[in-house]
Amino acid sequence: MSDEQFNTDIITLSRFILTEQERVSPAATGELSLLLNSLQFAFKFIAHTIRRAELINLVGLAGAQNSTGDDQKKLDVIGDEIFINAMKASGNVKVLVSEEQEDLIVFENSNGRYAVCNDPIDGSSNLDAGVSVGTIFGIYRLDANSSGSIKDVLRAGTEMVCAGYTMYGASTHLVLTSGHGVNGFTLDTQLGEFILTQPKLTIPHTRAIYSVNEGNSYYWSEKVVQYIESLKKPQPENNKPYSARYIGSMVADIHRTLLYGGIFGYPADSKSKNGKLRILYECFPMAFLLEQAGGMAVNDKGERILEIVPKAIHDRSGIWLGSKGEVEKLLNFVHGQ
Ligand code: AHM
Ligand code: MG
Repeated sequence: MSDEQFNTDIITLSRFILTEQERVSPAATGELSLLLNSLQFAFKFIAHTIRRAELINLVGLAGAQNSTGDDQKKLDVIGDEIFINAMKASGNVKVLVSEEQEDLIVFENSNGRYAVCNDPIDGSSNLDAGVSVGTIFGIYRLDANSSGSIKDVLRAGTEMVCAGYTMYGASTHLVLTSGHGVNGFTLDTQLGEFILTQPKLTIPHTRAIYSVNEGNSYYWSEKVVQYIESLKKPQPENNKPYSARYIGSMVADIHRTLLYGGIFGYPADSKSKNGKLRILYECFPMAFLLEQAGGMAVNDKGERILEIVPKAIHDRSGIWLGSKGEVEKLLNFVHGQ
């Protein structure tokens, strides 16, 4: 067997993190590396639980609503518990924001210097059909003088030190950035390790795919309706219309957009005036990843998502993100930029 067929020198996530730390910041304390280690445990635990959900009576509703009024699934609650416990146990986290928790959590007994914002199971309306869902996270370093407060997370997205998502699909994929490009890992369930499978991911500059919930078009602005209509007509470059792809799990829709290119949008509309997707744990991490991969992420006004400063932990925003050429086309159409 040639080396190409069987690699005996695989790069695990733990190895990757340590090597990156030495390469990028040799003076680092290693706290972020330890935190990433705790994160990967949470992802493995959630992946394992989702795979067995139907067998262990974890499908369906938990019977409550979360902070933003969504019906919680049993797995939303379990995923949230797994995540909170892993972050508490890590000792490196002081502040935690979760989609499933109304208030900010401050771990009083922790000396950790990081704040983590997360959506433990995003796209959970897809869970019972076995469709891909994911965990999204963004990480900030606390200010030197902070003892852990809401100010540590009500910051511009440009201040994130690390972000990513894990997609629980046919395989479990972890896609990560710490501001030096984007790398993709696949969970080898036999080894129990995330393996570097997609180093230095970049998003194609253009691709004729749009991803949006068109069922909302009645509520959209006239400009957004016209823009999407324009994509359905044969395009000047190849005389073909765009393809539509929409899964309804942001992680899965963004994963496809990152790999294939295209544009994903969830605009604000007359029904959801501030949009649907939450800034801290949906828009920011995805915008950071796509920018690091060479793409773009803007709000409905055409402003860069990462420069927004949220006023509350569950604030929402309209969002458009994907291939640079596709987002520029949108900006040109809608804002004449
Ligand atoms: P959730 O966090 O409650 O799962 O909601 C977020 C999800 C995203 O994953 C997805 O992009 C969007 O909501 C889909 O919304 P819709 O069903 O309105 O198209
Ligand atoms: Mg979500």
